[in-house]
Amino acid sequence: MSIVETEIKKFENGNCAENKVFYQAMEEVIRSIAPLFESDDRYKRYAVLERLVVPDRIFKFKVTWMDDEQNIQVNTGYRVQFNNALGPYKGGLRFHPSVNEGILKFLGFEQILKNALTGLPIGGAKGGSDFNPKGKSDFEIMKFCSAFMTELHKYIGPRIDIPAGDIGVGAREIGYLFGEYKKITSTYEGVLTGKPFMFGGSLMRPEATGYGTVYFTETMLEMEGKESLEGKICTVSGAGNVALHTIEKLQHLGAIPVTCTDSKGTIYDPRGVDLDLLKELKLEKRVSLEEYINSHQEATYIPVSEYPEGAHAVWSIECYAAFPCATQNELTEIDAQSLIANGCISVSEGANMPSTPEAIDIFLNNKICFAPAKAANAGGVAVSEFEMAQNAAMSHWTFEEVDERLKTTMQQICKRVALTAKDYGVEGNYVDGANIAGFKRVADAMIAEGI
Ligand code: NDP
Ligand code: 2IT
Repeated sequence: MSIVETEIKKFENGNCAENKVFYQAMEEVIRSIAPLFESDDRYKRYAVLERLVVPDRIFKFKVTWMDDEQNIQVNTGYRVQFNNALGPYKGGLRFHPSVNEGILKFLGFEQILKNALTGLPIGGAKGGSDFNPKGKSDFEIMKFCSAFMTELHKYIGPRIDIPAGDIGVGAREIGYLFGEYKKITSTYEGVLTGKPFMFGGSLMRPEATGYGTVYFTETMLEMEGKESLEGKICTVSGAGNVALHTIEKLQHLGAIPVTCTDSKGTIYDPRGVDLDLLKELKLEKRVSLEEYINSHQEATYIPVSEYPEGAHAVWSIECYAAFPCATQNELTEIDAQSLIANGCISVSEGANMPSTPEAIDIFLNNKICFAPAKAANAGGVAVSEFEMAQNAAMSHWTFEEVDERLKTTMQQICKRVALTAKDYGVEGNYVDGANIAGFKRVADAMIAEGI
């Protein structure tokens, strides 16, 4: 049995449906890092992998709150503190009905390696709740956030664990969470990132993940000798924080993003997405994308129900570069094949693990420039760390300063990943490069800190 098979077998015991995505994330990493284990026996001697795949601790708690009709509602809250070898636990909070321990373990595990790749002193964590923010009033969101923080505050702190946003959690929710933390502890400190600018948020944090993904892609295309994004048709999925700012940066660079999606359907606007309208629909009105075509008759709306199982309309559209920015496993084997058939040469993951393992294999076998999530979307958490630094110094950096640092960070990550892949004999494979570079940094810290 190969070293990879032996390691994977160890973790398969106890596998259950809830852990499926966690095992998916873990298997990919174990496969990538096999050469490291073969070349350096310290990793085995110190049982680094066995220690890394088990979270340091998981908090699971009840969140009780009252809706606008005065009904009492009960949800489950979580915080998975995965690994703090490199710095305090750091990672977002997701509010979505699908949230469970397995999803948060997958996200927390990815976060450890992503944060390591930034080169910044941050460990990995993730949290959230099965609370569904959709259709809730502003007061209900506020009440839920307060109830959630009533429990969460016990486990976090600016040098312990610093949550931020993710799906369903943006500046509004972080504001309410921060307000409650301050009330409970009577302390004003940088315990959350992604705060509104007026009370300690960093400029550019809302833009950071999307902009960062595009900066990474620019660098990757240049390093791989491909044409730049200028003038090129791009497809983007999602219509949330990451998608909107990916579209925005693509437009800054003269590219033409022609799609966006939400959980109900896809918009295809061949003349280029109307970003102002999209922001109005999604950030202000918080309504379905279907409304886009009321203002743009030349655009097409394709409801999810009209598309065959296992495929997604957004990936059937001709493009030069694709940017999956919605959620995990939203780009399948069938989607990968149709992207390639339609001339796509580059795929960059703005979302966390949006491509299935089969889709990734197809991209790598066809020499598509493939930027994996933990490298390509690390700009969000990098600017979160910049926010922590600004809070600690009670200062503010300008938009230009943060943007410049973000750009440099993404270029450095891209180069580190590409060079690592080359060093380990898998040139051009950014998946292995990212996993090896991220793992090595955390593993070496764990060994240096003792057991
Ligand atoms: P938002 O909540 O702002 O937006 C999420 C978008 O994805 C919405 O358009 C939503 O549609 C869609 N979506 C969510 N779940 C599903 C689903 N199950 N099926 C289809 N569509 C879905 O979240 P973000 O933009 O912040 O996050 C998007 C992705 O990026 C996630 O994978 C997140 O983990 C990742 N990410 C986020 C970072 C950040 O800084 N925010 C940093 C790094 C990664 P609808 O509104 O209809 O639900
Ligand atoms: O997946 C991610 O990197 C995030 N949701 C952002 C985490 C953070 O702490 O800013």
